[in-house]
Amino acid sequence: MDNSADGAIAQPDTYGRSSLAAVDCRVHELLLRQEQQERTTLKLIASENFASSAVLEANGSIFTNKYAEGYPGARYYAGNEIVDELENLAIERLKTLFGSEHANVQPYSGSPANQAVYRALLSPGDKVMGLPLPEGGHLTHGWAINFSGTDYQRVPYGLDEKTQQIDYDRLRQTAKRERPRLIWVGGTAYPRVFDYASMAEIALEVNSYLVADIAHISGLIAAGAHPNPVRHCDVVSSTSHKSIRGPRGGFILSRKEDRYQALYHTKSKYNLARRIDRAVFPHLQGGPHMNAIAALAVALHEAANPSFQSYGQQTVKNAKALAQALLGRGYGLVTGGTDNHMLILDLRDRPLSGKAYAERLAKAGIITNFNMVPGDPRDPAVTSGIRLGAPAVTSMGMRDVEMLQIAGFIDSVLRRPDDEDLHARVRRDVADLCAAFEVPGISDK
Ligand code: DSN
Repeated sequence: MDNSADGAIAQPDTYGRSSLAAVDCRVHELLLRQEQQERTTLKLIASENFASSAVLEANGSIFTNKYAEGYPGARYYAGNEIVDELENLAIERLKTLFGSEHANVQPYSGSPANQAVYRALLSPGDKVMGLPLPEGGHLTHGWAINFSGTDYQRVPYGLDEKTQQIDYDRLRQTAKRERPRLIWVGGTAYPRVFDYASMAEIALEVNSYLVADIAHISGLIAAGAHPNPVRHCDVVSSTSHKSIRGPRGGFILSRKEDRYQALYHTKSKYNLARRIDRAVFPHLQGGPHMNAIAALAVALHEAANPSFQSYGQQTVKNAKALAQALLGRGYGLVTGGTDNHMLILDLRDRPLSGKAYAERLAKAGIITNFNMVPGDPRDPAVTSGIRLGAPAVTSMGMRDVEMLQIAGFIDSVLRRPDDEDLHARVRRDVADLCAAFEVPGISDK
C-alpha cells in the first residue's frame, strides 16, 4: 500500500506493529510468516534463542536514532545525556553479573568484538593459538581464510583423538614450543566445560594473553551453570544473542591493567581497559547501536533474576537428556555427550551428509545446522555432523520429558530420510508439541 499523499512530505509513522502492517505489508507479511514458523517448529540451533518481549521492545525503540560516537561523558555528538546513562547502566550490569573490572558494550557482534581483542593485544604477525574450526573453534580464533588466519600466525591446538576433548598436556607442549602471544579458549561446537584454570597456568608459563570467547555459554555462566572464566583471563569476549537471550550484539570484559604491559606494550600510554575501548572505537567501529545496548541492558537485568539461574541449569539438563536419549537410540555424539547446552551428532557412518539430514529434519519442523565433526571426511559445505542446542526450546519451557519426545522425532526422520509422508507426520507432531508452550517474544506480545 502506498501511504504518501500527493505533494505531502512523508513522515515516519509512529512505530509499532500495526504501523508496520500499514506502511509495508510485504515486510509485515514476512514477519508474520517467520513468527508462524518459529511458533510451530523446534529451534534447535545451539546459537539461537528467543529474546523476551522487553528485550525486543528496547531493541526496536527510538534509541535506534541516536548517534553516540565515543563513550559516556566523551561523545562527539550533543544530546547524549540519556544514552550516557543507558550505556553506563549496561556496563555496570555486565560488570556485576560476571564480576569483571571493565566492560565494553559497543561491539556490533562477536566477530567485531574479537577483532577488537586482536587490535588491543597484538601486532599483525603475532602468534595466536586457538581450537580449529573443524574441531569446534571459531573462525576468528585463527582460521586460514579469516583475518585471524591471514593477519596473524596461526598455531592450532587440537583435541585428544580418543576423548575428542581438548588435550591440555599437548596444548602446554605446543604453547611452550611456539610461545604464542595470545591463546583463545572457547568455541562454537565444543560440548564440554572449558578448564580455564589449566589454560591460565599454561598462558602464564609462556607469557601469553588468555582470552575466553564465551559467545555460546555466556548465559550459562551468568546462571552459574558453567564455570566463569573472568578471574582466569585477561579478556573475555561474547555475543549477546545466544544463551544470554539478548539482542544481536557483542561485549568485551577485561582486566583494567595489562599484566604484560612492560613486556609487550611499553610504548603505549594506555592500560588494557583503555586499549580495548580504543580498539572498538575509534579503531574499528563508528557509532554504537544504542538500541542494541538498551536491549542488552534489559537482557542483563533479566539474567540477574534468580529465575535465569533455573533457566541456565535446565538448559544443561535438557541438553544432557537429549544426548542420553539419542545415545540410547544408537547415535554417536562428539565427545560422547555434553556438559553444556549443545551436542553434536556424529553421522560419519551414515549414508547421507550432515547437510542432507539437516534439510530432512527442517522439513519435519526440526531446525538445526550441519556442522563439522572432528576428523570429518566430508567437505565443510556438507559435513558429517549436526549440531543441536537446548537454549531456545528451554526458553519455551520444555523439560527433560520433551527432550525424549524430540529425540524420537529426530530418530524417525534420520532413519527414513526419504519418507516424505513420515516427515509430514512428524511436522504435525512437532507443531502439536510447540502449541503447548509459550514462545517468548511471539506468544506474549
Ligand atoms: N554463527 C555462530 C554459531 O552458530 O555458533 C558462530 O559465530
